[in-house]
Amino acid sequence: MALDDLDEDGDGQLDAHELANKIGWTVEDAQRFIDEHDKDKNGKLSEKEWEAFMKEAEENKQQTDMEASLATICVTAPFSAAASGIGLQIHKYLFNNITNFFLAK
Ligand SMILES: [Ca+2]
Ligand SMILES: [Ca+2]
Repeated sequence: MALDDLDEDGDGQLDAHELANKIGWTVEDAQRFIDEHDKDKNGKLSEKEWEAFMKEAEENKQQTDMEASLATICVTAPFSAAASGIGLQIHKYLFNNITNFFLAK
């Protein structure tokens, strides 16, 4: 999926509202995702930042699949997971979902 497909206002930047609208996330989750890949810290993803994410996503797909399986186990069995690790595992699970979503397009 190219950034152009997600960039609704056509400014060449993907912001949290555009991302949230497109994939049904909350704006907060979308912003968290963007912040993680926002190299110049302007709160949006440029085409370059987006492409870097897509490249990373391709390379890490196998690894994130594995981590998602682990995350699912942690989420469905929260009592056996260390409390401090649960947020991170859920985040990885979200990351894997978005990776699969974009790679499928
Ligand atoms: Ca935009
Ligand atoms: Ca940016």
